Amino acid sequence: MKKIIVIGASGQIGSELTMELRNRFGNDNVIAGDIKNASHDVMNSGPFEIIDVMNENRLEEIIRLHNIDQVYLLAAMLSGNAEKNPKKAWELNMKSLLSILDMAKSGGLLKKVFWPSSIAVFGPTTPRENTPQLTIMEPSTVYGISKQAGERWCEYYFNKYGVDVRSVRYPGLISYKTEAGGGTTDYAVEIFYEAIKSGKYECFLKENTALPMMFMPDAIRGTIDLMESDPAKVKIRSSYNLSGISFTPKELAGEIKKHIPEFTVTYKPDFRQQIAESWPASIDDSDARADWGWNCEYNLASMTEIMLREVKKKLDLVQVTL
Ligand code: AKB
Repeated sequence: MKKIIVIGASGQIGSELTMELRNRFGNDNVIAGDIKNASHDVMNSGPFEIIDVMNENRLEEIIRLHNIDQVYLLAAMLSGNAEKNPKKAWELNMKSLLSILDMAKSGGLLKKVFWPSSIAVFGPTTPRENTPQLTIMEPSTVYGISKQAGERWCEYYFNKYGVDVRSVRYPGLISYKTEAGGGTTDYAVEIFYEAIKSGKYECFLKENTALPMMFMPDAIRGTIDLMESDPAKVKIRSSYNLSGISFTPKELAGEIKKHIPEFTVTYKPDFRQQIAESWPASIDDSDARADWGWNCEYNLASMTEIMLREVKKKLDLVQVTL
């Protein structure tokens, strides 16, 4: 039986990925790790370790202690936060990846690595519509630069040392279990909380800024499907384009209004507008579809319906417990 560690298990992706991996492979076979405690579900359903990814010795110690052979390395600083602290973002995003790739290369326990890239690898000179897998990549954010460099390192370690590293370029991820933190696409999560709490939302992007997004269940399924694919099918070892749903803030607000007619949105773009404008509006993911059978299930309507229902449940619960 494989032994897996999720590093970044208290984050937006990690909290849900950990639970799904535990469902599939057994609670004791999936170790959750993060610099801070994770959700109640993650903390109480299986092993948890406090890990600072900048501490390579501690990382190695945990991997040996639990006989880990697969890593999902999710710890990273996202686009918005990274612009406020570029050097720290670069250090965190690169050092953690290189430490793990080195551990996987040295013939030790680690056999497989998942590392997330992002649509942030693209930049203002990239074709914005239906952005191809292979195209111009001149990212203008430090987060994007770190993800692009990371992709190059992944491919390099695969070609040179045979490290079985796999990656997808996540679009903005929408979820209700753990809130997003520090990204440019976060508005698409915040808007649901504000729609339910106050019936109004001030959006930090302009109303017509289209971005690629994805509902978390699709992202989790895609991630695990890629990791479980036959290695021969994983032909791209930098990172795969993955497409979900593309929409603008105005279109999302319109969809929410179908459920909450009195909902209003105002627009006050901040520094993240420029980041959003440098990213694709939609993504061509035909390679992922052809190579390992990727397929997106949720659309704007089905995602919105579930988000409103689940965020409402969550907020009602907070009120009851107060
Ligand atoms: C961000 O907005 O920084 C992330 C991403 C698209 O990678 N959600």
